[in-house]
Parts: sequence; structure tokens; C-alpha cells
Amino acid sequence: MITLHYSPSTASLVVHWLLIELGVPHELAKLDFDRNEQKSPEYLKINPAGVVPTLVVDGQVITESAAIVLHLADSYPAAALAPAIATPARASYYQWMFFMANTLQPAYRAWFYPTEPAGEANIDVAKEQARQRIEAAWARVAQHIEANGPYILGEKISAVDFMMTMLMRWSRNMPRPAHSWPALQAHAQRMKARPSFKEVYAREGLTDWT
Ligand SMILES: N[C@@H](CCC(=O)N[C@@H](CS)C(=O)NCC(=O)O)C(=O)O
Repeated sequence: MITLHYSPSTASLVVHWLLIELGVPHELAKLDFDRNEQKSPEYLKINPAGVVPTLVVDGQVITESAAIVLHLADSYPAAALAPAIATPARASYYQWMFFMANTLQPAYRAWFYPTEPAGEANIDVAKEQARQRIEAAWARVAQHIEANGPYILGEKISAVDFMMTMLMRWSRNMPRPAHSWPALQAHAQRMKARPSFKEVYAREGLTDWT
């Protein structure tokens, strides 16, 4: 039994999307952020950070979107979304997944939760720094895809492309959206054309950035 604790349009989107892409039977447990359900004592027992996603697989709790994505890709090898262990492709796969999780995600966190870096008094500075970090990161990914694409690992799609698409989406209302880089726009179009993307959009009730 697999249960995804999620909230629409958040970091749980990539997990939801992959569960659909991989054809994994699952249940959804929706958290209402407007009611702060992600901070309820009950939810904090399984995810002490009070964030989504949380995936519960046969009773085992797994948190951190990138970790869940890596685990799902390994667990369903028929989809070939993870290169073989100890190969050069696997090294690149780790590199880019960690880049998404360690460089882009914290910068987005600072953009969307700008009081966290240095309090209410420093929101503008926090947002400006986050914006610069996000744009610099996308410039680097765009350069890489332009030279080595169409996917992050070249000709073959991998789980990182799903993570990357979710993160590109997060910039859609920012001063410089990721899709304004032509190489990233082309990547996004490929990913959006997947039936699983349309399906996760339908299931989460999303309509923008199509
Ligand atoms: N590193 C975590 C970050 C998750 C995260 O920040 N999720 C946000 C939504 S995008 C969240 O749940 N925010 C609610 C809150 O902080 O109260 C992961 O990748 O799973």
C-alpha cells in the first residue's frame, strides 16, 4: 500500500506525477495548506518538518521529494528512469538531482518563504538574493541542456527531468521564468507533452503553465 501525503501544486507534484507515469497504484491524502494541516500534530508525527511530500510505502515513511523520486525510479526499473549504478550516466544523474535539491530547492524556499532566511525585516533582500540564485541556476542548466540535451542526461529521459520540470514550473510567475531560456522551454514542452503530465494536472486541478 502506497499513500502520498500531498498538497496541489507543491513539492509533492513530482512524486504524484511519477506515481502516475510509473503506473503505481496509490492513495492520496490531501493536506489543506489554508488550514495549516501540514503542521497538525498528527502529520508532524510522520513529517516533523511539516512539509509535503511524504510517501508511506507499506508502513515506511519516506520524506524529501528528491529522495522519493530516486527511490521510485529505482523501484520501477522497467521505466528506465534511472541509469545503472556505478556508470558515468549514474554519476551525472546524482549530480543533477542533487543540484536540483541542494541548489534550486533551497533558493525557491527562500523566494516563497522569504521570512525564513532573516525575518520580516529582510524580506526584500531575501527575495532578491533568492531570485539571483534561481536565475543563475537556470542559466547553468540551460547552458548544459543546450550543449548536451534534449534531456538533462542527453538523449535519454531520467527521473531528474521530472524534478526539473516541477522546479521550472515554480518560476512561472517570477521576474525571469525558467521557460524564458529557449533550451528550457523546449525541455518543458517535451515533458508537458507526456500523458502523465496532463493526468497529474487533471488530478490536482491545475490549469496554468500548460
Ligand atoms: N526539502 C523538502 C521541501 C518540501 C517543502 O518545502 N514543501 C513545501 C511546499 S513546496 C511545504 O510543504 N510547505 C509548507 C510549509 O512549509 O508549511 C522536500 O523536497 O520534500
